[in-house]
Amino acid sequence: MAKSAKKPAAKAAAKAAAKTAAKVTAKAAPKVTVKAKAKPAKKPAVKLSMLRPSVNNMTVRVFARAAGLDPAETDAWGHTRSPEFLARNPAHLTPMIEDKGLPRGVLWESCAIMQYLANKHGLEKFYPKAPAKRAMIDSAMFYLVGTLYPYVARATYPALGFPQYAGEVGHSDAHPDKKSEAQKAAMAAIAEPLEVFHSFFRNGKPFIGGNNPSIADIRLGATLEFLAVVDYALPKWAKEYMAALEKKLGKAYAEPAGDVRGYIAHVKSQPRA
Ligand SMILES: N[C@@H](CCC(=O)N[C@@H](CS)C(=O)NCC(=O)O)C(=O)O
Repeated sequence: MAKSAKKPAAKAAAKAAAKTAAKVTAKAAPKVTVKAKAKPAKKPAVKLSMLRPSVNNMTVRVFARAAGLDPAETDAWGHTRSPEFLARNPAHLTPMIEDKGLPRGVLWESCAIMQYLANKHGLEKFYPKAPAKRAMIDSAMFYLVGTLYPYVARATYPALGFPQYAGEVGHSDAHPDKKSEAQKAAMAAIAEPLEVFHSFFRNGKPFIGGNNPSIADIRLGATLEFLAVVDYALPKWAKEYMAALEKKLGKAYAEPAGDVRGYIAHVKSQPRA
């Protein structure tokens, strides 16, 4: 009697244990998945040669931080034309990354660097894979580098104390009035391409990339930072856009932007020549 009474009790206990084990397993399984998602494998540091006051450099510095790429930065100020730098990068341009996977070991041009890193690490959030969406990001970046940036450079480089390109009035020994005329003409020319970013590329969305900033947005936001040196009156949308970009990217944007803004503040605090 005692034996037979024990059997069903043992069965019940085993059943209960199995139930508990099932519950525990069921509870534990999603926990493991959540943990794996929360801690993705750390991406290797990106070796980046950069100049702090430059918005071309700010672009990659912001992107690397926003993408969690943990850039290992080297300040190249005063070194871009050294024999050692020129041997690696005959264009003497920063930003420049070093990566063993690259055929020549280095890569310059801010947009190409962001495209490469986004491709390499599958960062579709910043650079969509779908051909049509990607084409819009590429178009916005090429339009910026080919059309908007030359105007921004001609309008701001004299005030920033940066050298201008050979063949331009600002680079020549023309009369200061002529240089000033050229600078003002460039400043006036900014409005048209700037509006194209708003009306065409953003097209009612918060960012060129949609609801989230893309690499084209990082390139545009950084570029517009320089305009503060000439007190350019940005349209309301552009001020709101830059604020939204900084809010979305947080410290990743604010830290490199601080270097550019600091340089501009320094330049503006100097007595005019
Ligand atoms: N289009 C290039 C422009 C790069 C560029 O002009 N870099 C300048 C700083 S803003 C530079 O490194 N100059 C140093 C030199 O020419 O020696 C980009 O977007 O990366």
